Amino acid sequence: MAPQETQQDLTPKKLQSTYLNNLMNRLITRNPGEEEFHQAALEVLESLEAVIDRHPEFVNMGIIESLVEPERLIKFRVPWISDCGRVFVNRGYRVQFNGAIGPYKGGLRFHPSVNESIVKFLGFEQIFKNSLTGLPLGGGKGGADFDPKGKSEAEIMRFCQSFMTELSRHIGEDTDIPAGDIGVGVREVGYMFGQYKRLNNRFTGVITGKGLDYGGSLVRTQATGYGVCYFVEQMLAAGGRSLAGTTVVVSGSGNVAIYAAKKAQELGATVVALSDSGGYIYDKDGIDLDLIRQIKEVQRARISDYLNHRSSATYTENPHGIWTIPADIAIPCATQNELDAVAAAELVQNGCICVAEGANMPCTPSAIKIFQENGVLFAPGKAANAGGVATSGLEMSQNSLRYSWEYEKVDRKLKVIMQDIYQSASAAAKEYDAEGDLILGANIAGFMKVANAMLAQGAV
Ligand code: NDP
Ligand code: 2IT
Repeated sequence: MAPQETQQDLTPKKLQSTYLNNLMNRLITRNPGEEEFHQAALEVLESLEAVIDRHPEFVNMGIIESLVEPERLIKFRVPWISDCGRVFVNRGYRVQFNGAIGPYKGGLRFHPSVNESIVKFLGFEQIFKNSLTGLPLGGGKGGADFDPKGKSEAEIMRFCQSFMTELSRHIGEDTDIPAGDIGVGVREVGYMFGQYKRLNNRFTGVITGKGLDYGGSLVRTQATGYGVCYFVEQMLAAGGRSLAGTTVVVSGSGNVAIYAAKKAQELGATVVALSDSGGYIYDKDGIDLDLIRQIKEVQRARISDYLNHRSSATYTENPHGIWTIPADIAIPCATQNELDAVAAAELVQNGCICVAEGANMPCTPSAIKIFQENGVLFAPGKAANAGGVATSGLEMSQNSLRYSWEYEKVDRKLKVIMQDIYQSASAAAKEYDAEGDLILGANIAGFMKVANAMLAQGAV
């Protein structure tokens, strides 16, 4: 993380428009100390400078002020009983940020770092990401400051049940549909779904990322990581290139990282490094992903265990060092602000041509600036990692139909959605005289649909 660097980047006078500058200052005053939320909001407001010149109606109708203020933020106590009989108390959250184009939709994160700033930055990003998918999904996010590491299966189950006991009052298949994120996978989704069903006596598609036996969609597990690679293929194809024959570094070794690495390998790349919060592994011959899945998904162990099976690999403590490994393509898939300016400079120096954010906001503003100044193709998370929520949207459709589509059909739809996101972000960038700037393009394309829906529905 680079908190100092991030703080410097947040100088509000960066914004040229007095209106947006005042709005950003007010946002900082009204949400003190919420650095991640400030960072996410500033990036979008920067992209909207050109939009408000062409669309004064958005200013007159207070659309942007409404957009940065969550419709609702729910904060609640989550008591749970450990195996030794002691009661622990965590804090749970759900931010229902914007419901202009559909029911609130977004994941739940269980990690000790979760706080209001984290759920608000994630919920804010989700508004634009969900809009970009072309599906009728509003933006939301939630989670708890619970640390699943080292907890028994029974403790995880009791925590999920307690969390859902409160959350269940606020969600529903037409209101707000959570899913997974860091620390929440199919196991946790299953326990939460079971508790919701028990409390409401209704079998509905209230949460996505479910197991395949009880309403989950094929491809949802793989969707975020696969989607990132489908997006990267689009970016590279525009310059006549592809993933085939490239060297790729992927950070993280969770759901997004594993399936981004898998698809990159399938498309002919060599993935040489992965990490977890303890450190990173380097395997010049290419990472054995079946082994990684066994270690991280089945055993829930540390990535350093890889060395017990692959003596040719190396392990280095401190995950941030992963960006010193030479790579054509970097795909950060762990967490926010994991790739800073120093790492970006190193990647550029080593010849990196493309960076795609699998995680939400993994690159600091200074890192992004370095990529842009050096002509590195850059895909922001709200575009590149939208395949996960898009496939959640497809899971909702299947649940409503009480039907399941075959793997190829869902995968085909995912691919088309990722191509469409690339096209609409590229087209918006071009329309606003910033060809190739996918940050600006994704922010504007995502914003326009939500802003027009808000205008049409009046000041609500
Ligand atoms: P997982 O919990 O499956 O995996 C997270 C991975 O990131 C783990 O390897 C974890 O290491 C590492 N990590 C987490 N926190 C930190 C940290 N503070 N420092 C270093 N490493 C860390 O989560 P996901 O793969 O689902 O999510 C990863 C990212 O992708 C997040 O930013 C999430 O918001 C985003 N995302 C997820 C989607 C999804 O469908 N799941 C969709 C779109 C975006 P360790 O095992 O040591 O904790
Ligand atoms: O950040 C994200 O888009 C997710 N964690 C997935 C959300 C979802 O509803 O599938």
